[in-house]
Amino acid sequence: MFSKEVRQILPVIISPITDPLSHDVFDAGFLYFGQELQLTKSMILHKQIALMHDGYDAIYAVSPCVRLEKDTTTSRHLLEFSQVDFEFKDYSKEDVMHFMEELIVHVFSFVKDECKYELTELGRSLSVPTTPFKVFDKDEVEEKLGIDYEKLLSEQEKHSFLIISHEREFYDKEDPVKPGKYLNYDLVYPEGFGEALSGGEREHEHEQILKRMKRLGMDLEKYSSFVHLAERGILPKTAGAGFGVERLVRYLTGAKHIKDVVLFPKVPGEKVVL
Ligand code: ASN
Repeated sequence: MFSKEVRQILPVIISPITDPLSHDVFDAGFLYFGQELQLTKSMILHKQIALMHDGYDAIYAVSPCVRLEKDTTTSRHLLEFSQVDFEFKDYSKEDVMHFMEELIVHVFSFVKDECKYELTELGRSLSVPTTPFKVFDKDEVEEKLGIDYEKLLSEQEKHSFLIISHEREFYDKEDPVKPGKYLNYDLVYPEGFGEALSGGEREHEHEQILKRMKRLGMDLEKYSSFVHLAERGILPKTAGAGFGVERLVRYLTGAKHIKDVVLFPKVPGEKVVL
């Protein structure tokens, strides 16, 4: 991040607005002097807002996130986790995909060179992928492999790869040339480790944001502070993504369950001890 001049910002932990997510979780909100506040699910909206400021063209935060997951059958979710969440002004989907590929190659090579002893102790052999990564279109792989396409591809592929064009939250930009397709991407680890990261180009135009929110049946009032920035035309055009830190460590170490790579794991459905 430093060599690419991506500026670190401090994370936001509480706010009236956070990522609405595309899957249902238990509410992690609370009242403070009568105001409804939320614990951060992801810093997505704040990343885009941060880039409104002069001198902030590329930013990242190591951002704690809380998601009270309902699915208790997964080995790659924690109720509390961190993302290395980054966002760039005026970047395209392709620019971010390229940045992420370089980041993965850099981190994997570094760990392979610097942590030989630890990798041997763990019985982990790590191979560094070559770029560009394979790219799969979501609709095409879903048609071929069914709804479990991500899991199947992750088990099948030898190196990290990308799946593009999911329909997700309102903030991932709809392709203006192909409506109903989205300018976003998931990066997926091989060997069955599954999703590493998600991100995309962002909606920044007021009309389009309203259209997307209405289509998803969202409470516009709840997001009014964000929508108001778009209405004033000052929300920048950005793109970015966020790596799950624990998922990255899990992949690097080859741990079976994500709880094995954190000091104080909070596992969906299990009693929180510490
Ligand atoms: N960090 C992701 C992004 O930048 C959002 C998420 O975690 N849901 O798109």
